[in-house]
Amino acid sequence: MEKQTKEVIINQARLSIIEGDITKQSTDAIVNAANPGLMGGGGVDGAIHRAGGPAILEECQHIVAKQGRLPTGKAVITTGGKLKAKDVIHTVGPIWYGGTKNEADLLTSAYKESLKLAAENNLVSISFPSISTGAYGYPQAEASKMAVKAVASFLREQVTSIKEVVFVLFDSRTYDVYCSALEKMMAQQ
Ligand code: AR6
Repeated sequence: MEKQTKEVIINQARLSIIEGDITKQSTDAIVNAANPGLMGGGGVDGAIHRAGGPAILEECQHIVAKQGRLPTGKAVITTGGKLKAKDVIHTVGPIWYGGTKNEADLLTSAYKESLKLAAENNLVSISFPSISTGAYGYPQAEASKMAVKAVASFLREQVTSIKEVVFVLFDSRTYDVYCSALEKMMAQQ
């Protein structure tokens, strides 16, 4: 059974955490934890391409042909194809090297660049998976702290079109870790 939604309001926008499958979300955009080649892969990337159909890959191919591979911490936008979400924002989180390769800043950048792109496209709502904590091996406790902090600081710094940000966590353990990161961050205000 899905756990209850956890939510806070920051600067007129709602930040919430749910347990679920991001491919089923009906926010304006969902974010893909992609790799620099943008040709699909395993994990959430594979699930998004499977559910959204070939139109997403086609646009990814055009993007890479035009601007090359997507650097870590950057983001691009494509159609959502057959998904409920109109758009997919593809970002590349850092691979975890024990914290020695600027991973925290790169992860923060992946979240903030995705939000910036959503705002530039006048989107109102956006869903994020837990970027980098699967195949890329970023420890969940550290990643969740950076993730909630990055989103909260983006929302605090400016009022944009974005009124709803949802973390969609695939399993109950990840959901609990993100809820506790959000609680801790809010308690420190
Ligand atoms: N909905 C929400 N979250 C999901 C879903 C889903 N349908 N499926 C998996 N997750 P990962 P990364 C969670 O490995 O670590 C790919 O091959 C999953 O449980 O997808 O950033 C790319 O092509 C985990 O918590 O992304 C890259 O090569 C989280 O999504 C590489 O993996 C992220 O796990 C990126 O690795």
